[in-house]
Amino acid sequence: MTTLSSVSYQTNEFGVDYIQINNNHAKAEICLYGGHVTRFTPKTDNRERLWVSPNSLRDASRPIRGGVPICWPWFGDFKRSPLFLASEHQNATFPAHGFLRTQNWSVESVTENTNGTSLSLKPNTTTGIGFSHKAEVIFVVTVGRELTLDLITKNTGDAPLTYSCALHTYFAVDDISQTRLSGLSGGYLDKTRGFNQFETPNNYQFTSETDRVHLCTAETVTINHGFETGVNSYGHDSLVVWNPWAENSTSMQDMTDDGYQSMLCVETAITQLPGRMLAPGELHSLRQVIT
Ligand code: TA6
Repeated sequence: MTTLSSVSYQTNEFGVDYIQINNNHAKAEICLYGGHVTRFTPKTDNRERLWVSPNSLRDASRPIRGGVPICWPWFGDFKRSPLFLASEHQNATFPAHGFLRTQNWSVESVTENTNGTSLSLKPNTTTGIGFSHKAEVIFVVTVGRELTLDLITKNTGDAPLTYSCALHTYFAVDDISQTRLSGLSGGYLDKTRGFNQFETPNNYQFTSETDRVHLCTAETVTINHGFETGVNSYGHDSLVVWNPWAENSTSMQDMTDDGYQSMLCVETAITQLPGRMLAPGELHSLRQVIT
């Protein structure tokens, strides 16, 4: 495994492997279970951009609650995904958000230059119940003044494939009740109201459970919480905004009762039917850049 001065490898008490990156620009951490980025702290302000629940399990028994879960080859509920209708297993039980976030990943390459450190990660397999296509997935994490995440899917088969996906990023906020989003517009589908469509509010605040798929391909969304966290998206067809609020936070074992107050998910995603189609040999990157 390539070693560079800015990269070190550790194993936690449960035998789960982590990568620590510490270069001139930032510190970051990636858990190889799930290819899961768990920390990004730029050295310009030493403010952690990502949120991870203190109750998150770290034993690879379920996805880490926080950081950047990788949702692939579907986002959300399989039965609402582009894959469901073509599936031969329509009565089977499918994991939410696909099966890459519960796999062990490996490091394909590590490179470093004055702009930062780039790591290419690959999952153990890209086949699983609900998805039998031949595909290659590479997740490229670039740690610099910004955190750049590229989820690249390549169709390595001889037939078209269709998928959905998301970079399901949990952002740290000082206080959700004092947090505002800017940059979103147009309609959104509200999971808390039967996936009916509503209009994005101008003054986007949070006062209750929020679970929205914005049919918006805005490149820049800003999380204003006394500080401005930038979320830049590319190759997406939607942006998902989620905060579980108090009742769900209390009921979720890997959340603390007040956990919802210090986090907000803004997810760069492909969620809309008919899904993203790739012709044989074609590849597509879903990119999120965090500033
Ligand atoms: O992205 C929002 C969402 O789909 C919510 O509906 C909620 O289920 C959240 O993802 C977390 O999902 P998880 O499977 O990680 O608990």
